[in-house]
Amino acid sequence: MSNNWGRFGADDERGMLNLLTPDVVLAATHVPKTGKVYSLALPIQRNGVPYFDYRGAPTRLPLTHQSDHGQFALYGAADHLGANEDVLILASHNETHIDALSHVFNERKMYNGIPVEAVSASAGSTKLGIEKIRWVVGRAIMLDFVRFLGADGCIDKSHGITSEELEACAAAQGTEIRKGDIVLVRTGWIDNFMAHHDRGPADVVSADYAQPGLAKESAAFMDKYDIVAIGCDNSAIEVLGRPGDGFLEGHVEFLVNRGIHLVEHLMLKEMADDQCYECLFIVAPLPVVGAAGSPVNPIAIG
Ligand code: UVW
Repeated sequence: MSNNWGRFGADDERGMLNLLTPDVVLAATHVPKTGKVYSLALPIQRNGVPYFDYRGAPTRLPLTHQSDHGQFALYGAADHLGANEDVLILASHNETHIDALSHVFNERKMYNGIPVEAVSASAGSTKLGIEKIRWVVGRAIMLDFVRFLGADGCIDKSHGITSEELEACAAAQGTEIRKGDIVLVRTGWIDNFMAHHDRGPADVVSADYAQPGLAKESAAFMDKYDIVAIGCDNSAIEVLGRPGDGFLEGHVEFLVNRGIHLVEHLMLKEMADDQCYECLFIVAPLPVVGAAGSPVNPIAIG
């Protein structure tokens, strides 16, 4: 088993993001060719978006609106002047989100051998929390497996993408893979989900949560190219619900063993339609101290 524990120092909490040096970031700013900007996030709303049952639907509650002029009168506002505000209640791992390195543990250890006791209910993640990320900026390649496999919307739900297939897809697209890249993988799962779950609250990913994604063996590809972060249009990067796979095995390989950050529920169809396979990729979590993940709106510039 390969792992990156100790590679960036015994106290490291940023994992492969350490490779995003100013030189690497500067080089990535020269990648865009068209200047077209893609927002890769799902809309944050109660219906028509996927979430696991126990996480609950994202909720926006009104805090103030036009009926609250009394509130603003306290600050000297006239009747015709006010403000609309909301309270947001969001599970950290719904929506389009990024996992902190504290998200998953194996054998009671997280990335870099940090013990699970570093996370508690009241303090949250005292190590490896989402606020340690701050930003991810680099060159990303997008590998479109819907096109590569000639799938009708979504690739087979039990398909675990291997290292060889990642290489083959890149070659078929004519996409050069460079050391230190971010890899975005399109399976078609989210587009398929969105097309069939737009009429109400039946959007829980629980009864049949099988989803295509990366096989844990694709960790060899991540090692070969020093992949810094992985994004996918499914719920957990890895193939889910395939007989024979263990719980969160892909997360253990990528996040725990290697310190590779994971961005899930990406919307990649617009890039795919444009055959945009290389971009400047920018994503930043909300710096919620101690959180194990955060909703994000990743940006790709083609
Ligand atoms: C799971 O933990 C299943 O997924 P995620 O990484 O999206 O939270």
